[in-house]
Amino acid sequence: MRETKLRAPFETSRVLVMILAGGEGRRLGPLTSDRAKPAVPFGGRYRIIDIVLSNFVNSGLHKIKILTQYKSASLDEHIARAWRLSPMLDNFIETIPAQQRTGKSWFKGSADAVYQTQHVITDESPTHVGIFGGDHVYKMDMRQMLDEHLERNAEVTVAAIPVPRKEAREFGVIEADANGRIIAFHEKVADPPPMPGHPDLALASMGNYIFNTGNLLDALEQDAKNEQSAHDFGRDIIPYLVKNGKRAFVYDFQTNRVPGEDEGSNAYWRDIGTIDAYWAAQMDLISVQPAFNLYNQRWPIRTAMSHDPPAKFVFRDEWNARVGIATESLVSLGCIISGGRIHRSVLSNRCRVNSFSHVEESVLFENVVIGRHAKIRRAIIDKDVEVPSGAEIGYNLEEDRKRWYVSEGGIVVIPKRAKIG
Ligand code: ADQ
Ligand code: ADP
Repeated sequence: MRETKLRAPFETSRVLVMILAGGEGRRLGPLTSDRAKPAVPFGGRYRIIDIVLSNFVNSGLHKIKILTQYKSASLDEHIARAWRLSPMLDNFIETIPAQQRTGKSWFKGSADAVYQTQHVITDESPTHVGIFGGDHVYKMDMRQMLDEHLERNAEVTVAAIPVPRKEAREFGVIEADANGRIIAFHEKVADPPPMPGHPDLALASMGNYIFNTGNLLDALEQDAKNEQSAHDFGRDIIPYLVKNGKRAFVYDFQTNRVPGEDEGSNAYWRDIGTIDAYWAAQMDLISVQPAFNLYNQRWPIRTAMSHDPPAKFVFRDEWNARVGIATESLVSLGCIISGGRIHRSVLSNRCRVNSFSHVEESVLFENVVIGRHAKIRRAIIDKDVEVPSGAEIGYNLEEDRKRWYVSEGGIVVIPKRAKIG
């Protein structure tokens, strides 16, 4: 007979998750000029934060507060509409605006955001608090990180992934012993230490943490008194805990296994900081074997319900190329592809692509209209934009640069409701 080990079930209901969704996302240019980075559309139907929230909901963690600050109106609206949980159970997914309770400044660091809202922690009295970023693209079964935190009797656990050492100055870099205990933490330093045996790699913090509640509250209290502090988790809180000999451990993200995924895709994690990274992540979605697969039914990415009708493709007269067609693309609900051609592109709801037009390697947000004979290449077009007949975008970057934001990698960004032509 097979032996069954029964472990006392861990009460996931005693874990409170706080999602940091207040950063400016300045390097996303026009896309974040009036919305927070976690509210930026992604993958046609979703907002970036849907991916993070799906990880928690799929992991059975349903007590979530989202700390907002910068231009949060569209994020608040999306969370209230898409993520309202049944009041039957004591679960919640809600935003908390910055309170300005501890001073006049709005733009203090991430630790200050949690300090200001610590009444939520005391009210809920969780055993553990997860502090996670709201703008990363990855899949993770959060229970596995919690399990490891408990097994090691850790006081704080930091999720981490190896990155090329030359890119590591943008991250917090961890030095750990053979048991995974963190011995030093270097936040965004010029010359980060390599991983032992891998001179070209560094172990980067993903900015995702699990704390024992008492340790978190103590550290926040000490940090608030420290006038030298930037009140930031990476710069201040984690180094403080490590220096004070707390049991800080690293969680190796690459060991995480999401149901229904093969091993390769479990190493994918992106903090989408720039237009080029954002565009590349969408091009991954449309590739034949994407690193981030939206079609895994055992790990659904959830978002708001939509009443839009199915996408419609209108095939016109084959002889003069009025063919409504999309290849290697994601086309969302409510789109009408009426005699235009789409290739390697992502379309959000209610776009219309008219006859003789071409759209290639582009991302269209909601309600974008592409006029007849227009040609669009390597562009991101924000919502409610009408591209007039015959317009060209992405074919002459010198010209495009005169009017629009063009990224280092040559991606043209047309802002929301822009008038073209
Ligand atoms: P960064 O993301 O650069 O590095 P930070 O600017 O503190 O660090 O932002 C962390 C998260 O908190 C972001 O999601 C941001 O939007 C949010 N945030 C910042 N200030 C906030 C505020 N006042 N209110 C609400 N939310 C706020 C961090 C870590 C690094 C790690 C990288 C991984 O500090 O150690 O390597 O994440 O991407
Ligand atoms: P998104 O482009 O992210 O979908 P919307 O245009 O739908 O955002 O706006 C969603 C919410 O944000 C609305 O409540 C809207 O009033 C608010 N909003 C949008 N832009 C601004 C702005 N510049 N200033 C204040 N509120 C705004």
